[in-house]
Amino acid sequence: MKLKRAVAINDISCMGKCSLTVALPVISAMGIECAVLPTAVLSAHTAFEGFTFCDLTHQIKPVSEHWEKRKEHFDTIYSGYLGSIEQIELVADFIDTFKESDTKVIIDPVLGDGGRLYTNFTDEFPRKMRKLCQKADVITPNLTEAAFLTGREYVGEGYTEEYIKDLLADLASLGAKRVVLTGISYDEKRLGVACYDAQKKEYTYYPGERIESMFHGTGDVWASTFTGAYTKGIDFSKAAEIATDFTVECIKATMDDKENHWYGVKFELCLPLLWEKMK
Ligand code: PXL
Repeated sequence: MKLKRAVAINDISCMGKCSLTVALPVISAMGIECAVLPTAVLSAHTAFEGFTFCDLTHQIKPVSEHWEKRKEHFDTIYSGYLGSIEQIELVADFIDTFKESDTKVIIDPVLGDGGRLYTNFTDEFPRKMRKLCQKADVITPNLTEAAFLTGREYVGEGYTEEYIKDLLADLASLGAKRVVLTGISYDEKRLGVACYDAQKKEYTYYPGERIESMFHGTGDVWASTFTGAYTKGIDFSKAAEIATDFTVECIKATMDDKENHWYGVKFELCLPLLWEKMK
């Protein structure tokens, strides 16, 4: 049997489960090969005070040239946290080189949360990231990233469904074929995802269960699970549902450790669920 293969372009945060330390196990547990193109190595993600940062921008080209010579094929190109402005351009080149007619491109435009950019990112980052979104089949921003990408003011709560539909249309106008806005809530019991298929002009909302706790890395759990499901050929909005339900399970499994929220969620306990679901 031929395995599907995704490549995850993301950082290695050595501590505090997120980015590649989430993408690798989650995508693998879904029965998909996960090649990696590391963008940076950090001692821990940027919410840990005093983190070290080793930029791997200079490695992107040599690694991709080697793969190009070998004519490697990817069913999905999935990009997440990029370590420098130049990397945004390099990822665009990578897509131009490796995107074939059957390759899906998923861009998680990792920029920030809670209305603010992550440490290390300047205002130039969102401007460049906008251009990368043009190349995507699917982009998966949260509300903060949506604000920075569209130039709209950040509205974290109290919005209407009409507002979210407008925001999705603005995001789609960046050029991606489909958009999923994560962390969307229209009532206090539900926290879900709003999906927009720009080709079909179709809006759907999937209301996940809201758990009153915030853990680091859940955006990466969501995007990695979505990537796995979408790579398997599962329909866009169904893949978004699977990713939402799995992320909720991971949060539930971590509720006994709320005070250590920056260490991420205990997705390890939930991987068997994912394997079962994908069988
Ligand atoms: O989860 C997003 C993310 C990925 N990579 C690094 C981060 C963050 C969020 O803080 O710092 C290095």
